[in-house]
Amino acid sequence: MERWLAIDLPNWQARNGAQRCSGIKGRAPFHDAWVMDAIARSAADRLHQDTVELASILAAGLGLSPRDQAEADLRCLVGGVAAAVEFSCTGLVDRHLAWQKVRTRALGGDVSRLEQLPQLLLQAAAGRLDPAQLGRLREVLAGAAVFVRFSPDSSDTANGPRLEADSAAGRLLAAALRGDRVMAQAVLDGGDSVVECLEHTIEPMLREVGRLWQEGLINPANEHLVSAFANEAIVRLATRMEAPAADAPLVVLVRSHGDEHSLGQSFVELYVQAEGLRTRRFVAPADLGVAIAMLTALQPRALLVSCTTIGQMGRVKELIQAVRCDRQLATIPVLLGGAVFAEVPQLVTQLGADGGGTSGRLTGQLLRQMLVPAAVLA
Ligand code: B12
Repeated sequence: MERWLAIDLPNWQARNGAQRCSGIKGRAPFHDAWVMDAIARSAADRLHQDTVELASILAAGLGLSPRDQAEADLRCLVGGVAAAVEFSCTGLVDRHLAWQKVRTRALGGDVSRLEQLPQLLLQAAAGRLDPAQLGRLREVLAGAAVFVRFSPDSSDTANGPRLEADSAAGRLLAAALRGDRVMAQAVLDGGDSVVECLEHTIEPMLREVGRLWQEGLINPANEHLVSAFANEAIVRLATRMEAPAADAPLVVLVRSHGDEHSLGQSFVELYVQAEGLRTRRFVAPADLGVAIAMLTALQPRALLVSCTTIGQMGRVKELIQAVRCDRQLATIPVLLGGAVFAEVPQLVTQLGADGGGTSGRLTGQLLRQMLVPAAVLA
């Protein structure tokens, strides 16, 4: 998988100390871009509010019964469409539909039905959105309709190269799927440093699990088992690391409430600690006032936000905005990352962060350069 890290440092430095929270007041009230933004936001809000209902209309339209258990995926799709409308990024829907297409084909389903999804969603939303909002939705879905018809049939692009069975990651996966802790431990004790183990063994193993699940080769129970194994492995690896100095710069890691993907954050936390920095992490509660109070109490030198699913992007954007508007927090660098940004990296800055990406290891290295004085590094 292509990795990248683009930090908007010049902007961050320029903004440092400057008043960042000019908000809507500073803009001309009928500025075109502002009006378009407001339409997109309200359409996205409406889709989010009605997600459950829309997902069941789509399931019925596709002829799926509750037994098919497809509604969770369809809710995810509606969340993806809402985010695509809000951030003007059709790519988010493409990504989702491409994933769904591979999975449907792997499970022996009828792929041509998926091609009806954009049209079904437009019809279902027609009575709920006003004409301007509907126009935004139509634009996004028109692109998606072309994509779902012609998108590739393979999950390789999304998940990176397949694992070699005799690689450390391949052996760890085999052990995890068999529930064999002894073998898993042997693989992890194989001599690599903590950081190497994280990057070259556990991470690729988890990506492979994502692919196997998508291709219908393992079931959700297997995925949960491997996640639990990965979690245990991370906890054990952490005990091999030296504790950062008590006065080392503090980096806080958050993800928004409702996002159960904690593993990526655990990885980033260890990569950051491996660079000698202190960390604290929490799940930002729905009440942003509380989240900001927690952050101001901790006074971090940098904030790392993780986002794994498309549906979380709206919340993440609000959280970053709230940080920018707080006098004490306004100048700290905010980095945003997670697998979801691999194919649409521009969203990192669009959601308000100074930069970010998909590499936890580079994030740790970069933070060290940013936060540890040159004299100490020398
Ligand atoms: C494990 C897993 C789960 C586990 C999570 C366990 C846990 N405790 O974390 C469980 C089973 C709970 C789960 C649930 C769901 N999952 Co899931 N899950 C995965 C899986 C297989 C692996 C994720 C992972 O841990 N990867 C390994 C870590 C190390 O990688 P990472 O998260 O990308 O993090 C790295 C970088 O992104 C980066 N990074 C992370 N944070 C940050 C922050 C900053 C600032 C920076 C710079 C970098 C950075 O550094 C990390 C290390 O290098 C992926 C498949 C995949 N291909 O990713 C799906 C996946 C993420 N899940 C997905 C979905 C849809 C779901 C569910 C909605 C499924 C459902 N239908 O119910 C639920 C959502 C639950 C919820 N409310 O959040 C989708 C997301 C689709 C999307 N883009 O929206 C994926 C991609 C699977 C797929 N192909 O569809 N999931």
